[in-house]
Amino acid sequence: MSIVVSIPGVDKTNWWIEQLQALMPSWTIRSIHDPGDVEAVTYAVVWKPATGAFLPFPNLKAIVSLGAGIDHVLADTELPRRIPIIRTVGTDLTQRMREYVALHVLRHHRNMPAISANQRTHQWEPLVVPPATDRTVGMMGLGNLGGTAASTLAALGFETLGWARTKREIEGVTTYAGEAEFDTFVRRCEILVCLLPLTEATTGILDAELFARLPRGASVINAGRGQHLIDDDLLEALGSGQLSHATLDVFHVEPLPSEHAFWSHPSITVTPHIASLIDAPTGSRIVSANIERFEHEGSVADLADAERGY
Ligand code: NDP
Ligand code: OXD
Repeated sequence: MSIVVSIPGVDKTNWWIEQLQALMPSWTIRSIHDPGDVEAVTYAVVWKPATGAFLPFPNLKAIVSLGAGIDHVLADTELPRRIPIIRTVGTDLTQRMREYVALHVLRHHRNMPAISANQRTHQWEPLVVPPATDRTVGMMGLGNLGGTAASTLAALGFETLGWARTKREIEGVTTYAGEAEFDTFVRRCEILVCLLPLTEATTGILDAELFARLPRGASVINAGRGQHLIDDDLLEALGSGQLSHATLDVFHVEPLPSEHAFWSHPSITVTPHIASLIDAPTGSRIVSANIERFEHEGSVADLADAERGY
C-alpha cells in the first residue's frame, strides 16, 4: 500500500509527503523519483507530472490532482486513460477563490488601478464610480469555484451574470448556458471573470472577438488557465481602450518569464497563480480523505470526467 507524490520542487514534495504521512500512518508515502516497490504503488498525488510519469506503476487505482484543474494531468500524452482522476477541491479552496475574485472585482469596480497611478504622481482626482448595484459582472464557469465566487459577488450587490456549459441555478445570479446564450451574456459584462477549466472548447476563449463584444472599457480577470487567453489580443484591446484593465493570475508559461510584456504593462495586474493556492496542511486533509474513501467505496464525489476534460 503505497502512494507516490510528484510535485515540482524537492522542498514542496517533502512538505506534502510529511503532511500526508502524518495523516495516513498505515501507508508508505514516497517521492515519485524514489518510489520503492513500483508494484505496491496504488495512488499518485501530483501537480504538473512529467510526461510518462505513471507508466512505471502497473497497479495504480487513481491519480490525485493536487488542484481543481486536471489539465496538467491530461497534458501527459502517455497518460494511462483507464485510471480515474480525483480533483482536490473543498471549502478552503472555494473560500480562497471567492476572496481573490471579490478583491479584484472590487478593485476594478472602484477604479483602484487609476487611483494608485494618481498617487504615484501626487494627483488628487476624486473618481466617481456607480454603486455595485449598477455594475454588471460576469462569471465564466459556474462550478465549485466560479459558482461560489458568483454568489459572493451577488451578495456584495453586483448585478451578477454567470455562464456555464449547462444551465445552472444560483441564487442572485442570472445564468446563461452554452454557445447559444454566450453573446447575450458577454455583451453585458463590464467586469468579466474567467474560472473555466482548460479544455479544447475553452482554449483561447479570451480573444479579440470576445473582447470586442464586451462593453467598451470593460476589465477582465483571468484565474482559470493562461491558455484561455490570447496574450496579443489582450495587449491590443488594452491599447485601443476597448479594455481598461486586466488582472491575470495564470499564464501560458509559469513562472511568467521576466521579459514578458505583462510584467510592466500599466493596465495589467500580475499575480503569481495564487488565486486559490492549496497548501500541504490543508490539502493533505482533503487528499487523504479522498484516498481513504476511494479505497473503501471505489469512488469519491470529486472524481473528474477525463472525457469531458474537467
Ligand atoms: P468545475 O469543474 O467545478 O466547474 C467548471 C465550470 O466550467 C462548470 O460550470 C462548467 O459547466 C463550466 N464549463 C466547462 N466547459 C465549459 C464550456 N465549454 N463552456 C461553458 N462553460 C464551461 O471547476 P472549478 O470551479 O473547481 O475550477 C475551475 C478552474 O479554475 C479549474 O479547472 C482551474 O483551471 C482553475 N483554478 C485556478 C486556480 C488558481 O489559483 N488560479 C485554483 C483552482 C482552480 P457545467 O456546470 O455545465 O459543467
Ligand atoms: C488548481 C490550481 O487547479 O491551483 O487547483 O490552479
